[in-house]
Amino acid sequence: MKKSLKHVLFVVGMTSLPAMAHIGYTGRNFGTFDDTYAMSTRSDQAVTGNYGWIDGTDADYGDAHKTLAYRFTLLSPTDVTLSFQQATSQVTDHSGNVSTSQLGLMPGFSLFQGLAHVAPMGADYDSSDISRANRPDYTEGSFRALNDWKIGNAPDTVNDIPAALSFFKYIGHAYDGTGFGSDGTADGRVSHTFMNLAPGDYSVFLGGADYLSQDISNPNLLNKYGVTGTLVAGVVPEPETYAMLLAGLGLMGTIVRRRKSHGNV
Ligand SMILES: [Ca+2]
Ligand SMILES: [Ca+2]
Repeated sequence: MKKSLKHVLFVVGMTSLPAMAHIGYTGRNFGTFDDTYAMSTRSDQAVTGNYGWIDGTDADYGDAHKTLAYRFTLLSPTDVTLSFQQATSQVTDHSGNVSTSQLGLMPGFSLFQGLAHVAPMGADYDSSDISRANRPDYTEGSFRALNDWKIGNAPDTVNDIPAALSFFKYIGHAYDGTGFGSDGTADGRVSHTFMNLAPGDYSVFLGGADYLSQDISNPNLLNKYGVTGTLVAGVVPEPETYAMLLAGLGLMGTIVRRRKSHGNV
């Protein structure tokens, strides 16, 4: 802890108090899918601050603790649509205190191939020795929103397991707002479809996309913002398909009626 505190004190630029959470997926596993149409929603989740995603787009990386990690697994090549939107949610802190998060998240997310360490392995975190040894000194954390990145855990001295890195391979991203590259509408929601993803494990890192909200003078700096995430897997039947189907049925009905009326005559 001494090292990480020292690190925090030496960080320059826009930054805030360190969060103590490690990367985990509890309550945020969308599930396992193939290309069969399926939908999965994860609610009652909240992220601290409204800048965690976009802070990982800049040159000094970002703090993974200011993001939420989601996961899913694909068994075959699959089209996946990910959607996130602001919500209020019930938040339970480490002491078991329950509170209600606030609205106002501008969601941004990136999709990566790969998975963080999960139990019984130790969880990954920004200030671990192996994490810090594998990124430049000037960085705020290990998270990168637009690139491949890596983060690791602490050595398990009890079971004599050395620290190890988790690797995330960048697939794509989307974010709410009106800035360059955003979805163009600051309405607290964002969605993106990823076509033909290969089988395997995936991680989604979600956070706020309001870059200026990380200013230390922001009174809402440490607020928790609620978010609901939805994954749709597989080929979604398109409205045009239904329309053609209905039109076809209508046409057949007309033909049948005509034949019947001809028969009656
Ligand atoms: Ca940054
Ligand atoms: Ca939007």
